[in-house]
Amino acid sequence: MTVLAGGVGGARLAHGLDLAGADLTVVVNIADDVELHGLWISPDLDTVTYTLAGLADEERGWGVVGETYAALEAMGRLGEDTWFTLGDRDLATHVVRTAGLRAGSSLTDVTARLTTALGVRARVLPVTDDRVATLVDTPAGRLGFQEYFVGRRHADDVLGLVYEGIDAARPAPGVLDAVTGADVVVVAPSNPFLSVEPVLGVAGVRDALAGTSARRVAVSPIVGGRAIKGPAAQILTTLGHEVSALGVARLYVGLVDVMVIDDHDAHLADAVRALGMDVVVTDTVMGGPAGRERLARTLLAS
Ligand code: FO1
Ligand code: CA
Repeated sequence: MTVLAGGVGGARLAHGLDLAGADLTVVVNIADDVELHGLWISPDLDTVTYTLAGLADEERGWGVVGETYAALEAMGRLGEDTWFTLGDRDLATHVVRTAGLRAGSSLTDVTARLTTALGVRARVLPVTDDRVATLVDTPAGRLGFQEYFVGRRHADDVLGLVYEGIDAARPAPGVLDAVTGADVVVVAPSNPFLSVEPVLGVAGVRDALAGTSARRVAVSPIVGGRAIKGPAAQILTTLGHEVSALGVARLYVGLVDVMVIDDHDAHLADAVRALGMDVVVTDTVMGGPAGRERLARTLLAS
């Protein structure tokens, strides 16, 4: 099984599939990555890794559970700008990642080292070892992704998105095989524009998904006209799409065979089917491990 993932939605679904015993590869967005304090930070890789390792701060959706902030406080006293909240344990990840990258390792290799060290069974792959950066066009100008998301709390209207570097980015080793060679490929309930598009946009990934013989299943991140988390609803609106599971399904025509929508959206099932997809209606809001495994088993049976 292969999951195409952004942060929390992909992490939780991957966790459910792992609990259900799937032989799992997670292909992860890296266009949210940011360099701060001289350290390379890969929020979506870390959210997936911490969640699969059982270390995630589930309430907050990012970082390590039970964190402390001694290092960040000390950096603040030394005059560093500390708007991006990096916990002590999380900082250790960024130190090890950055050291590995500086020593010449690829992001793929560094990620494998981190996941192995934390006891993660699944294969976690950055979609590319090259640099891609989501830039957000807003009425306040063009913002870096974390400046938009964390710095300004995703309050600005999103007028457009640029994935800087994506045309030159090559898929990381194993990524295309993970899509073409899987029995099932799952497009996670992640933000279609902020998380899924910068994965599909890397050379060969969209074509691999369009052409794979795998059963392709997408889970809607929109439930009852609202995003489960984050600014997906607002972004769909300003970019001219319907804020519904149907609006999401339209983005995936030709790329998925099955659309999984929530019980609240059962009335949209026929319209989604009319796009040429099978539809599964179920409780898609995962919550804790039990809910994740239940949704995973529903996908495996679909
Ligand atoms: N999100 C926040 O809203 N505030 C933060 O201070 C913050 C810190 C942070 C540190 C490490 C990390 O891996 C993620 C962090 N996030 C934070 C979440 C993250 O930046 C975004 O949720 C994702 O990039 C969007 O999916
Ligand atoms: Ca993300």
